[in-house]
Amino acid sequence: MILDKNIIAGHNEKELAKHQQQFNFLSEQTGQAAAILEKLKAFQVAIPSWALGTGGTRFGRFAGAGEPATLEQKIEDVGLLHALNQSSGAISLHIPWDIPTNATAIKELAAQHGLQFDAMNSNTFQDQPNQAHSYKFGSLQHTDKAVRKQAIEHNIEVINHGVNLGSKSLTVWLSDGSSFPGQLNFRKAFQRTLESLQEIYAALPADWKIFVEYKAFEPNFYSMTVGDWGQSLLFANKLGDKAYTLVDLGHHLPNANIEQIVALLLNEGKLGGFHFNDSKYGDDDLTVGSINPYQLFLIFNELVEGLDAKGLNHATDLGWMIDASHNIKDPLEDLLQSVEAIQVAYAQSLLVDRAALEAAQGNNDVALAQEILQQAYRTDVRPLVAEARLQLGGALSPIKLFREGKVRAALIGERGEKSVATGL
Ligand code: RM4
Ligand code: MN
Ligand code: MN
Repeated sequence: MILDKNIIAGHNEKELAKHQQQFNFLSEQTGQAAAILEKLKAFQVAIPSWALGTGGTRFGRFAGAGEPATLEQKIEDVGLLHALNQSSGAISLHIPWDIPTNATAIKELAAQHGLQFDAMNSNTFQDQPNQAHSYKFGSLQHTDKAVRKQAIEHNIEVINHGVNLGSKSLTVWLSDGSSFPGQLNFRKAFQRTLESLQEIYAALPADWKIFVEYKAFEPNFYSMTVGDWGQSLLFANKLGDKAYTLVDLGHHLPNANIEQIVALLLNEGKLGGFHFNDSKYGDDDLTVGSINPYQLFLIFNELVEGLDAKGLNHATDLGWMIDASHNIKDPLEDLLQSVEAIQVAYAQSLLVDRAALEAAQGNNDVALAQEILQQAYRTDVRPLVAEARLQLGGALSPIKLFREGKVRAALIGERGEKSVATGL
């Protein structure tokens, strides 16, 4: 389904008067709307192909109706999101959940929807039917060379799929680790993983990046071989210039200071990108900004400061991806909420008075420093985000339009009640 431009225009017409009033007020209040708008308009967030169907927990999955059953339908769904918000112009694929059997046709379809291919994701955390060796005891770390070889070859195959689609990066998330003390020799597991990653690294095209994603626990519960940013950074440093650390917001131990981690990785030139989501307990994969929006703002505050200090491009020098999905919301509404939460945090961090903050820090004026941050955080920047959408041809209120336009009902009409997405 392709959303008719007239439907968006009609919706915007109805919303316009109220929006303009709010936007004008905010512009006057902040005095820097034009510059922020340009940055917002350039900023795109990639949608994960595995989040377009309803996610499950280990207790069960309640499939929604009209889920995209094929890669083509997933691309259509991301196209719908992008038509609504003009800020979801990329899709991140998981292999083998979404194998592009005809890469040229898939690339064309994506281009019709204005989409590019962001990082490719490999999967050595599940066994596939007819697979020669099992990943039960790990993949790149495995004690058996044949298993490692199979996992390395899979990653190289994923790179090749990505090359055909015009992607420029590979994200490797490993479930490798151990669940009981004594199971694994940590040193040797690290070394074997490094050697496997080196073989994958050697297969990367010159203009590609590899992102090493860490996670504190799950599915292994005693040790994870890439368990935190330190371990990921060790791998990335040993691999070389094309290797970076990827931060998934849900992959830390409780109360970790993610904004500090991000600031230091960025300063080292080793921050590759993000998997955005939110969580209260662990890898909850909840909608971005739904639990702890202040943390998200503080992360963006460090990003903007660090990117500017290094003269980097906000929109293109890091990988901006969502990794969220769950059981009880319409995935498309959920993703619209996630993208908007990211844009809000980004816009708020652009509002921070950097010169005043630096002066307050220099003077050890703790209260003033906090005031400056919270002045930005407590500004309702949603009219700015909406104005960016409007200027790009998107909808002023994407979720409202998604509902009023009965988009899900139309998708159910096309795909049926029982259409189920591939993924977890
Ligand atoms: C993992 C990790 C990976 C994602 C899989 C589905 O916890 O976040 O990035 O690809 O889940
Ligand atoms: Mn992730
Ligand atoms: Mn995760």
